[in-house]
Amino acid sequence: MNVSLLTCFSLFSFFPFSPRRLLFSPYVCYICYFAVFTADSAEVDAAFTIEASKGRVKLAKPLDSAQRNHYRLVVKAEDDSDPPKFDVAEVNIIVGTGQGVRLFPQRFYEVTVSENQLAPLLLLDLNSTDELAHRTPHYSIVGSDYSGLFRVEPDTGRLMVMRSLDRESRDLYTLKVKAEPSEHRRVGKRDTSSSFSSRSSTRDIAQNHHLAFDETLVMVRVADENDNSPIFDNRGKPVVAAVPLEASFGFQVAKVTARDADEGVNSAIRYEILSRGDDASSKFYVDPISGVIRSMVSFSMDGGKLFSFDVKATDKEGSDSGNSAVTNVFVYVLPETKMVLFVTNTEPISVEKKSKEVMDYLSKVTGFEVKMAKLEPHREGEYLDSQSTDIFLYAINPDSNDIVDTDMLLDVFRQNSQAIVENLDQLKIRRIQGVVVQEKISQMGVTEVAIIALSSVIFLGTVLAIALLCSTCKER
Ligand SMILES: [Ca+2]
Ligand SMILES: [Ca+2]
Ligand SMILES: [Ca+2]
Repeated sequence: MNVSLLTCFSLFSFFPFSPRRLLFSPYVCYICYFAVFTADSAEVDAAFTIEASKGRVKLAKPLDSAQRNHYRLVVKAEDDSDPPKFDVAEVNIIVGTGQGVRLFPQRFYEVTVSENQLAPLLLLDLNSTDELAHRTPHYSIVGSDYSGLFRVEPDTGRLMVMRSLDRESRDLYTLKVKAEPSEHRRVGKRDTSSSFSSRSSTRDIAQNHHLAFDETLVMVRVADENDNSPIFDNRGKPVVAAVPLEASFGFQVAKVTARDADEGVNSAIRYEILSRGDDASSKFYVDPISGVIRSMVSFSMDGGKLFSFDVKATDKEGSDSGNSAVTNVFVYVLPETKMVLFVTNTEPISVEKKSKEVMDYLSKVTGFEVKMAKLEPHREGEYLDSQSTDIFLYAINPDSNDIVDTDMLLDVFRQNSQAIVENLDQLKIRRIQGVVVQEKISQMGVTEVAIIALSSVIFLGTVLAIALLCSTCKER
């Protein structure tokens, strides 16, 4: 309920119209108690009083529309039953000058406009009612017009957007438009300086809700168009990964991730491997939603080989009309000689949880892209120690996209061993070493390889070199 220019009114007449009147009607109560409470009660308390028994709201002091032109009172009525029944009513008090009060047909408008539309473009015709003044109103944007992005025609109230909008830059604008009789208009006070870099928040909107009697709020929502293509996180660079010799069906090789700046289905990406009818594209499978690439076959006879294929990301859930991007994937099948083994005194489950953090740290220290080929409980001869972990690592040279030679990788680890052991102290690194596999494996049949791979002893068969014995780590 909006009340203008009243100095005193009774709330008895308000409550019967409350949506909750069935709960409680003051008419049927012998005694009612009223209280005023609002979010900014101090200021309202000073301006209004309410008679507890009659519900009459009175002015406590003169109001100044220049200081504040809108008060919102929430009034509660309560009876004397136990527990008390109550109801609340909201009272909006608009302070006007008594001349030329002009109200827009609506206090609030919401307009949706697609991004990338040709401009200038008519958003809304704000032709207001002019019930009291009967004079031609003058329309203006008060507050920000977003550096001239919006304009209201002073005589017609037509609200225009002057430039094409980009939803990815900003998806919501709030404007306050004022209509006033021409002769009351104060000249030239329009703030066009503000430019908003961030996306609008609900607080932004709330601030604009303090509307004068001759103002209306317009929210302009920018609807999305599919004007962005997916972009792979690795940008122009290929994705390089490696699989150990004993990797078999379902082994996770790599994960590709692409992002799309649009929203909803326009950013819903699906991945696929582009079929080229060759070896590489048929040996791997990508999960369309997660982008996880897995092997479809085993690689026991492919040690040292390099497979290359393309993964395509398409928005609109992979639809033919979607935008897409392609990235190149290289998968090396590691000959075991190219691995570095970290033996740690930490159980595998704990190492796995920290693995990303650990790889990030080792990559930072070495300047290579250090990756984990596999992780398993530590073996010492025939003895399996489930409280310790063997972490098999390899690295990619980011400049050449080649697998880094084991000796070179060990050398870099050696130079930084002190820092590595200290920074990864939660792993309790016992030793770092290079591992090699017996040469004859590559000449064996698939069955024999499978047996050896299952036994997992191959790594301990021949230790290339114990490159580091970490001085700060305790040998068990
Ligand atoms: Ca855009
Ligand atoms: Ca868009
Ligand atoms: Ca898109």
